Amino acid sequence: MTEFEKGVVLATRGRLFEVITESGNKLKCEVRRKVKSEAEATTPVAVGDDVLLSPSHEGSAIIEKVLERRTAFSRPAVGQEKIKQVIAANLDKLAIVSSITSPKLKTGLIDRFLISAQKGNLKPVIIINKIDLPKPKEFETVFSAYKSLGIEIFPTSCETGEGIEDLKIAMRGHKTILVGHSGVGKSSIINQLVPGLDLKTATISKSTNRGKQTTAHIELFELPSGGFLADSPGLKVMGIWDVNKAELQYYYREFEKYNGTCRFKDCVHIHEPDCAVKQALAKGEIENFRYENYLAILESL
Ligand SMILES: Nc1nc2c(ncn2[C@@H]2O[C@H](COP(=O)(O)OP(=O)(O)OP(=O)(O)O)[C@@H](O)[C@H]2O)c(=O)[nH]1
Ligand SMILES: [Mg+2]
Ligand SMILES: [Zn+2]
Repeated sequence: MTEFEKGVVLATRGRLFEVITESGNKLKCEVRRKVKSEAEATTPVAVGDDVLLSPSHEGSAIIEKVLERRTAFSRPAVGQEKIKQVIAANLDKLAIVSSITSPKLKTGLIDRFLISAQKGNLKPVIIINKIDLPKPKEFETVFSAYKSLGIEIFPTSCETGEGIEDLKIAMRGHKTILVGHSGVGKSSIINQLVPGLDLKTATISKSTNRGKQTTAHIELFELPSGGFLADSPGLKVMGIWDVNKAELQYYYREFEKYNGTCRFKDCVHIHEPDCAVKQALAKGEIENFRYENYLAILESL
């Protein structure tokens, strides 16, 4: 049997993958057809995958095998909801980026990413960017709600540099992917953390406040103090892979306390009588916005 060399996928470029080998060579790789046909996802090879390579010609190789994934950031493939798309593999943190405004702070999207982090075995962190801009009135509530759930949350500004040093420390030695809506500042944050990188960023279109999706593919960048960061294209919607209606409540950690105390054992906390979660909500023990997001996600499943 041939000796395969081990590597990690750093980037996807169409049909080609950039792989860094254990000896530090960067190679352009194609994928053996067999690997594609054996894959369960639309993505037989994802950024972050550990792979085995056989040499091809100078500077290139062929991906012969994808090793088992330890973590995966996935979602239902757009337009093919029955198929899982793995956006990145083997990373350890999912950094969920939102801006306080322009585009608007969207906790529904944050919650969806939190669920996918838990599902994929990644540690979530939340970055609230653009704190140099005027804060919306719900900011403090949202900030303290996530904090009290035990989630690390970083207020940052790429304009003033506030919070960037704390982020550097949090990401050191980790493999992290930044995700979030288009225009929230993911690429701008990475530019702050990886000197000399100069990723393309966009000015938000004034008419829609939406951003135009400047980042097109996924790539891992090496942090100067160790670890890797991946940028990702802004997602307007984030589908949830493989969570059913009955399970969703278990992704809302603050509901846990009331587990088994509703009148009905299979209560999903909508209209059921004597629902402990709804009682907690009425008493202010559960934040309204989290419950609203729960209902909206439940509806979408
Ligand atoms: N005021 C302010 N503007 C920022 C900040 N960070 C980024 N921006 C601006 O927001 C716009 C979008 O930033 P990007 O970094 O391109 O956003 P992105 O999340 O990478 O967007 P996509 O690649 O489309 O997903 C740019 O015009 C940035 O200059 C910030 O902290 N404060
Ligand atoms: Mg970007
Ligand atoms: Zn209930």
